[in-house]
Amino acid sequence: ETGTLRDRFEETVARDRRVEPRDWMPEEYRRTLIRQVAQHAHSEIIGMQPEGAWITRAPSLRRKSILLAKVQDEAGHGLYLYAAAETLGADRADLTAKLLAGQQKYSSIFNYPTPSYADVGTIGWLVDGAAICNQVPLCRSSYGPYARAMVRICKEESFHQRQGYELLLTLMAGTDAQRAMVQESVDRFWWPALMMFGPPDDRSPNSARSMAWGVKRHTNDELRQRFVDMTVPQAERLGVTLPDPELRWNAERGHHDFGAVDWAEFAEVVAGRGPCNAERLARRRAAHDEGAWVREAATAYAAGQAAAAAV
Ligand code: FAQ
Repeated sequence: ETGTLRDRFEETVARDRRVEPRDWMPEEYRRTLIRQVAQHAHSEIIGMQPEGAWITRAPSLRRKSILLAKVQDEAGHGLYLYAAAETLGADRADLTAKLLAGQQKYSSIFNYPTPSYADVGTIGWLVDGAAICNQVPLCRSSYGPYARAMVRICKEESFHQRQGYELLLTLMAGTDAQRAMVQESVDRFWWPALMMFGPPDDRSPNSARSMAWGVKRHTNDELRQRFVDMTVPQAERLGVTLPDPELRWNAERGHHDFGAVDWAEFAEVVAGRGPCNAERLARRRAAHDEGAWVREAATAYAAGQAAAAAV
C-alpha cells in the first residue's frame, strides 16, 4: 500500500506535477517543507522590523506611504506562508512559539541594523533583489500551496525591489552627502545579501534532497552567482561601487568572479550572535505579548458564535 503511494509521489515529482495537501508524501518531505516554509514565514515577519523602524521618520508623505505598503506586504507574505505550512499539518501558534523560543530560524539578513535612511533603499534593491532571485524558481516548487503562494509574493517583491532602486537613484541624483550615504549603506549590506542564499553547496546539508524532490530548483551557489551577475550592471547604472575588490567579469565562464563570503560571520549570525538577533527576537516577543488581548478576544468571539450556532 505504502509502496504504491510512494510510487505515485515519486511519479508526481518526476513528471513535475504538484504535490497537494491531501496527497501521501514521505514524512521527510513534509518535515523539510515545514522547515523551509516556516523559516520563510518567520523571515517575512521579523523582516518587517529593520525597515519598519523608518516608517515614522520617512522624509515625505510619498515615501511614508510606499514604506507602509511594503512593510504591510511583508506581514501578508508571512500570513500566506504560515497558511501554506498549516496545509502540511503544522500549527501556526506552535511555529510562532518555536520562533520566539529561538528554536526555528529566520533569514540571517534581518539581524543587521538599519542606522541610515538609505538602508530602506538598499534593502529594497539588494535584499528584495536577492529574495526574488531565490523565490522566482520556488514558484515551480513541487509542493502546490507553497508554489502558488510564491507567485503572488514574487509580484509584490518586484515592486519592493523597484521602490528601493528608485529611492537610491533619487539619493544618487542628490548631494554628495546623499551619495555617500548610499555607498556606506551598500558597503554594509552587500556581503550579508550574498549570505541570504545559504551556505556553499558543499556545506548545504539540505540541498541535494530538496533538489531531488523539486522543493528547490537551483543550488545556493547557482542562485548566488545569478544574483551577482544581475546586480553588477544595476550598481554601475546607480553609480555605486560594490565592496569587493575581486569582483570582475570572467569572459570564459560567462559570469562574474567574486571574493570569498565570510562564512564564519554567517555561522555566528545563524547561531543567534549577529548584531541584532537579540533585539529582533525581543521586539517580536513584546509584540506577541502586546497582542495577547486580540487573541483572547478573537477566541471568546469564536466561542460565542459557536454557542449561538448550537442553540
Ligand atoms: N539565514 O542546507 P541549507 C524575505 C540555514 S527573503 C539563516 O542550504 P536549505 C523577503 C538553513 O535553514 C528571506 N539560516 O538549507 C523580505 C539550514 O538550517 P536547518 C527568506 C540559513 O533550506 C525582504 C542550514 O542553514 N527567504 O524574507 C540561511 O536547503 C525584505 C543549512 O542550509 C527564504 O526563506 C540564511 N540566510 O537552503 C522580507 C526563501 N541560509 O533548517 C522583508 C526560502 C541557510 O537545517 C524585507 N528558503 N540557512 O536548521 C530557501 O530557499 C532555502 O531555505 C535557503 C536555504 C536557500 C534559504
